[in-house]
Parts: sequence; C-alpha cells; structure tokens
Amino acid sequence: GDELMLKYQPIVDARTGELTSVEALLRWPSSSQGEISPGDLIPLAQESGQILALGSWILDKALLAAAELKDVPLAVNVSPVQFRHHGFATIVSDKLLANGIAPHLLRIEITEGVLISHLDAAKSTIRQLRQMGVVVVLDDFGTGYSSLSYLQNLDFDYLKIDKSFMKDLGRRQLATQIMRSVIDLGHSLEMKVVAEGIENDWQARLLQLLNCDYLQGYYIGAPMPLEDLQKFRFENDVREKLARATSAASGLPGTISG
Ligand code: G
Ligand code: MN
Repeated sequence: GDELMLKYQPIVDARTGELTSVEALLRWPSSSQGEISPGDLIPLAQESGQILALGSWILDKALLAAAELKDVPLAVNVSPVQFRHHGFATIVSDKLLANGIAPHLLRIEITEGVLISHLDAAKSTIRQLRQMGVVVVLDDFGTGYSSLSYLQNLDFDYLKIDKSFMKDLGRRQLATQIMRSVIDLGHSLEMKVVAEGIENDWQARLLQLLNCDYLQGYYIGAPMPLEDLQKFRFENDVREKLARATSAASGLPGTISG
C-alpha cells in the first residue's frame, strides 16, 4: 500500500548471534519516490505541526507489535519534540498499561538533539522512564556536537554508536581505534553498547573483538515487516554468519587483540 508503516530490524548479541531486541523503524512506501526515510519524514512532520500525532501513532503501532513479539524487547525512536512534550513519561506509562506490555520490554531511543536546550526537562523524563523500568538508549552516538558532556549528566542504559563510524572499520587503523575507545567509554559508564549499520563480516568480527555487546545492520538483517521478523526469530543464519566472520577477518588492518 501507500501508507505509513513500521518495519522491524533485528538486534543480536555480538557473541552468540541470538536475537535480543528489535527496532521499529518508520517507513513511508511511496510508489513514485521509493521509500522515504524517517530522516526526511520527521522534519516534514515537524514543519507541518503533525509530529506529536505521528509520534503517538508510532508508539501505538509499536506497542501492538510488542504485544505480538511477547518476550522480545522493542526499541522505538522518539523525536525531540515528542520527548520534550510535557507528560511524555505519563503517556508512555498509560500506553504500556493499555497494551499490557511490561516496561522492561520497551526501549526508547533518543538522540542528543533531545538534550539541546531543555536539559533539565530531558533529565527528568529520562529518570521517570527508567524508574518505570523502561530502557533508555542514546541513539546515533558520535554525530552530535557535545556527546561527552551529555554523557556526564545523563543516565542511559544503552549507547548506540552511529553507523557512520562503521565505514572504515577494519580498513583504517584510526577508525578501529576510535571504535575501541567509544566502546570502552560506554562500558566504563556502565552502558551496554550497540553498533548499528553493520554491513559485512569484517565489521562484525572487529566489533566482537572490541567487546561490542550488540550488533544491528543489513549484515544481520534489514528492517522487515513484522511477519517476516516473526519468521526471522526462528530461522536465520546469523549464528553461522558470525562464526564465518571470525575466520574471514583475521589479519585485517586494525585487528589488534587485547
Ligand atoms: O540511526 P538511525 O536510527 O537514525 O538509523 C536507522 C536507519 O538506518 C534506518 O532507516 C535503517 O533502514 C538504516 N539502516 C539499518 N541498517 C543499516 C545498515 O546496515 N546500513 C545502512 N547504511 N543503513 C542501515
Ligand atoms: Mn534508532
């Protein structure tokens, strides 16, 4: 059809390949222009004043999916405008109750953009969500302007490293060293670290070697309709692919152990 929809992308344990959560991603399949990315859609909704309605729709849709996924945690991207909107944590709490979803099965992904200019409000919303048991993820880490100062002030459960960092991984020593440092930084702040945008075996292998906790990207699985994800849960070749990656990546530049 031509309507807005959510697709679901698997996130796996970097060590075992086991499915550990799923990210809901907004899609607008338009016959004339191909898929329009959330990157374009969110600003559009923001300009037209429909961002809150869109955000609410996404959350409702995602929680219906969460009910079908049962024990698999579901991550939902929340725009800065929606996150900062007064009462956001209460809205989330009401929707969880209405859908019968345990709070620990919901992950809210926010970018640094949320924190710019309304830091105290953002802090308080993050605290409320975490008190409820909802998991809070700092998304697209490394692309903003003041990443490190935000980390000093805020409690996140997960750190998601932006996909732009993956391009030169295993090709350039410097890219690998930066990745190592970011993963270590996340761990020393007691966060779990997710790498997104994994497209090949050497990226997967290096991230394993650097002790990254979770992997997401086309190499693991593309965003897919919910029915396909339900199949993916029970039949996928991620475990085998990660094992193959282990042998394929030995000797790559930047593959330093330790
Ligand atoms: O970081 P953010 O949540 O904004 O990015 C999610 C987007 O990245 C989604 O639109 C998704 O389709 C896309 N994506 C998912 N996996 C990959 C990948 O392996 N490579 C690239 N280039 N994009 C990906
Ligand atoms: Mn995200």
